[in-house]
Amino acid sequence: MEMTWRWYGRGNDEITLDNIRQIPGIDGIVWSLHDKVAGAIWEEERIRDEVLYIQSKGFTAEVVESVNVHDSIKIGTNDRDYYIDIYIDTIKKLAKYGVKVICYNFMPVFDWTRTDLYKKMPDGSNALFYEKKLVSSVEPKTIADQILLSAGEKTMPGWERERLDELNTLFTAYKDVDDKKLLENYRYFLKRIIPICEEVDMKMAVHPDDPPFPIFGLPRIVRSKKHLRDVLSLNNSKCHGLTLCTGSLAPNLENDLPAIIKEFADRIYFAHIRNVKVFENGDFIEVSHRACEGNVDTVKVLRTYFNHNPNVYIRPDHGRHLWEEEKTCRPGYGLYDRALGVAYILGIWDTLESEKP
Ligand code: CS2
Ligand code: MN
Repeated sequence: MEMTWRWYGRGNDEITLDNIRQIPGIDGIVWSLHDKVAGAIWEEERIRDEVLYIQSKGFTAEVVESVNVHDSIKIGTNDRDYYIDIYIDTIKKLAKYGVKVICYNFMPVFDWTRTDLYKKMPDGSNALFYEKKLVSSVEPKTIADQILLSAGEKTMPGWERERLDELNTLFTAYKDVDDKKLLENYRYFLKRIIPICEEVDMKMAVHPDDPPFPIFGLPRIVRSKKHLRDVLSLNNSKCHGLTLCTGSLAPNLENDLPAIIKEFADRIYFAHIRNVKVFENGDFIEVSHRACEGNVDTVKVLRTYFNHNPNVYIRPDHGRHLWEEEKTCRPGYGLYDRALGVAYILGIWDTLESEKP
């Protein structure tokens, strides 16, 4: 297993690579050019500069999260080939600098959705929270405005202000896109990019929809075992695979995570470890990585990777905000709880190693 850490870049992340170096056991940095909106060209010099910087601090730079997919590709408009060409150009450039895995998602309009980014917990920490009823009763614009407002100055991938200002236009553009159409457009995208991935040995790893059920009447195709099966069968190449995010799939209680990991083990290239506690009314809150705190059995999840896919890239996903770091950190991406997550994950992994017959 290769332990990684998601980092938002120099001047953009309050956590530095020198900070991260002091957390025991991190091999690689998961990075991106965070100023690039979907469809933008990634210049080779920028890629080289970022990779060399990460490597100069003693980390590998083999996983990129994300290269976002332009809405024209998901909607299937006439200009999609233009955006797919740009995507291919980025894949080739990243491969040239040693990137092995690209994490991305195929969710329409939004990346992850929450109703409160700093929900206070009884112990004084706070975390990302999802109130199901609220999402079904208000306009998407209300939620988007609230998220952008509470994120303050921080950039959040998938929640670019410029794009969300055009929310009505975007929703209208998706009007005729149902699950079937979205899958067709996905197949088209893969048919064009995957042969290039095979040439340059790049693994595309799609991230599940978060939350794992339809919201705001938008189509949603990466959210259960059956959906993952359908998505993988869109293209049988090994270069088309998954980012398995436990916290994204867990709010659907029917998602049996160890069973899902076992079934798709050889197509999972990147593991996100996140835990959530799901309430009876469908609300959920993100909790520490510890198994007993939420609905994700982190121990069983890790044991499944250990037995079926031991070389996977792994990272702690969202953490809570501790010791008042919410004043400065990006929602879900503070230092402390993710560092505790790394220690917990490695503790379990080391135990599994030591018990190996
Ligand atoms: C991430 C996702 O912060 C997160 O929840 O796991 O936002 C992920 O980066 C994207 O969906 C991948 O494109
Ligand atoms: Mn994730």
